[in-house]
Amino acid sequence: MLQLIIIAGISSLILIGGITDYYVSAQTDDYAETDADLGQDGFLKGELTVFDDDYTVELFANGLDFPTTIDFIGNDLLVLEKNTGKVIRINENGEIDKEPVLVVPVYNGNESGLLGIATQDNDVFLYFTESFEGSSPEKPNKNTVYHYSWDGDNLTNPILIKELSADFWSHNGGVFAKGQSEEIYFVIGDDNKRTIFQNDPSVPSSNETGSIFKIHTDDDNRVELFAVGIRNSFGLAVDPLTGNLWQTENGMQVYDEINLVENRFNSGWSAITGPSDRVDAITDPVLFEKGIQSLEGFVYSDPEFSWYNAVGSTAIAFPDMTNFAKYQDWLFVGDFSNGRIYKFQLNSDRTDFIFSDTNLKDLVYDPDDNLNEILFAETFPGGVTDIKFGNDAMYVVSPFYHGSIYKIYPKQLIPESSQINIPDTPILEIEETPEEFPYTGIILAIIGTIVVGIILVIRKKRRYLKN
Ligand SMILES: [Ca+2]
Ligand SMILES: [Ca+2]
Ligand SMILES: [Ca+2]
Repeated sequence: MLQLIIIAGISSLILIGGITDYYVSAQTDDYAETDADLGQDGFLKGELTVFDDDYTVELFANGLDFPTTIDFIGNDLLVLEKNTGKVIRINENGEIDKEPVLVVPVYNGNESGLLGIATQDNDVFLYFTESFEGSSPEKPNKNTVYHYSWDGDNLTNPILIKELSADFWSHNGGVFAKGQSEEIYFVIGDDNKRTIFQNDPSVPSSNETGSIFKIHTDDDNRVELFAVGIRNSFGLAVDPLTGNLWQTENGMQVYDEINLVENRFNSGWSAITGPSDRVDAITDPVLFEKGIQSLEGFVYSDPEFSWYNAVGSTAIAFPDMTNFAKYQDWLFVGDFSNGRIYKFQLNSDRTDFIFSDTNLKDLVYDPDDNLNEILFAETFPGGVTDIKFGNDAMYVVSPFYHGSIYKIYPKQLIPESSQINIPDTPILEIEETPEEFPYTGIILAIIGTIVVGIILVIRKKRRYLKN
């Protein structure tokens, strides 16, 4: 225990500089700079805008040290700090606990550190680059997944459920997604390896990097290899209606991807990133010629969407079905380089995207294509690393701008007197608006009735799908 405390102490001392390293790396590696416009302070320039007049955005909390990802525990949030190894609780009003609920010893260079969290009632899963010799570039470090128990105030009783290599400063992946029932997924990047897991059949390996795993929490946290051939990823999400897993993937300079990840999916790296009908997507012609089938049973599939110029794609998220019911057939994706949130409309099977703009129908956002159809929000000045829906709002983590978390929610549910709290008021009761706005009240009542109608239909549908 004493050893852990000392390591944690050293971690926090060596924190200075970690952010800069990550940022420099971010601009040159996965988080390639595209049309981003940086101000003199290094933050993204531009007005923070949500391109939907029904919604508004506000700062929920800030002052965090490089927050990476969040999840909910009851109505509170647990947020991870990449470099300090701290797990911090924030209540629903945005008030940050003074003491962390847990500190883990992390190696925090570049894309390493405390990276991913998934809560499932009082079970909490964490993914981090664990430092066994203090937080220095010296080895050994490992990427680890632990299961913790939440006792109401702290994360206790850590049980190691997966250990993976951490020999490179970047490409650690590290995010989770929760499934429809008990399953939880997590991802690791390639850790700069080139083995059979990166589609080179001439290099056998048992080091399962560049992969997605499925934790069977109803079967003693058994971990199953689910997908391979992934360069790096900061985004996983499960469709609440179909149970399908979706993923974002980071290309080098070109072709960031969104993938539908079926069981035994092979994303094609290091032979290809991007769609196979584009010649410049092929990154290793020799491997590509051999065919992408090095791990038996894992099947290659093209991305469902790509950005030609890499944008540093990060979080992917499905909306909640109440306050974001109008987006029930859409999913959202964040990017680091431009601080954007994109929206993508699903087809009726929810296995592909639908586009109206002819330039997007080739499933690639090319440099001269128009972005309007898929742009939901910009410019989160510190980039976007996580998007989570909960407490009737969309929460957005923007790590570099004073360590901020933003909240996006519908305008009409917020009373004038409060800009922080979302009321629990059912939508129907909004017709009792203050007397000075009689017409607004009537209009809202009509909208409310329609929205509630939609919600009831969706809930019925969901219940039906669950059964
Ligand atoms: Ca791919
Ligand atoms: Ca595909
Ligand atoms: Ca195009």
